Amino acid sequence: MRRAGLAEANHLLSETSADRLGAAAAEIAFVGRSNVGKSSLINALCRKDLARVSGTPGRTRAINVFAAAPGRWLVDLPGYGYAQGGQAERAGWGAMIEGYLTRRPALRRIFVLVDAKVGPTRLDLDMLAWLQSQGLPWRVVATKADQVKRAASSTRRGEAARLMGILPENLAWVSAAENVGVKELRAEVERELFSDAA
Ligand SMILES: Nc1nc2c(ncn2[C@@H]2O[C@H](COP(=O)(O)OP(=O)(O)OP(=O)(O)O)[C@@H](O)[C@H]2O)c(=O)[nH]1
Ligand SMILES: [Mg+2]
Repeated sequence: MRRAGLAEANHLLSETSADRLGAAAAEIAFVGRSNVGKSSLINALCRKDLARVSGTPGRTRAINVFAAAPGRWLVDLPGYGYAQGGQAERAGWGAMIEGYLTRRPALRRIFVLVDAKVGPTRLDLDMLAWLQSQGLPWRVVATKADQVKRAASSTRRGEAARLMGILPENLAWVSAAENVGVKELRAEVERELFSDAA
């Protein structure tokens, strides 16, 4: 039998409330600042244009679910920290993200994306502290690594990891644009998503 993988992923649904999502067997979520590259990373992992990418922050406004197999989900969440839009709408996004993250029993891992060049912002650190306080399983991924000069990358990676209280080797260092670190991350996501699949 052919091994299940992310290449089979397809858009399943878009929802603005976690309550209406229905059950999954296993799911992996992607969170991070608006424009950090969540949708681009999902596309790189699945090797196709599934999630909508844009130079305009705040592009992903709903919980977008992609199914790699029945009940095996990749979840693209709206970005946080986007300054535009009304206050009510912004509060709504926060509630949407938090509502989702706290109501999914099959959530195996939350990938928290931070910009490799910018490093973790206050909001990223708040998100990590909150995930920690909720006992949710997270892992940090530095995106757009192509924007960091090769000579500076180990210093940047070390500094970003230090700010988040993790080891540099535990900070995934990826570029969706130049396909750096994507293969390793794909293997990791597939392991988490399909570890108990028949
Ligand atoms: N240089 C570079 N640019 C990238 C990379 N990944 C994404 N981008 C760019 O960053 C911008 C935002 O990418 P998205 O994938 O839409 O980001 P997002 O986090 O989904 O954004 P929201 O949906 O608005 O929260 C786009 O212009 C992408 O082309 C990367 O690896 N390298
Ligand atoms: Mg997006």
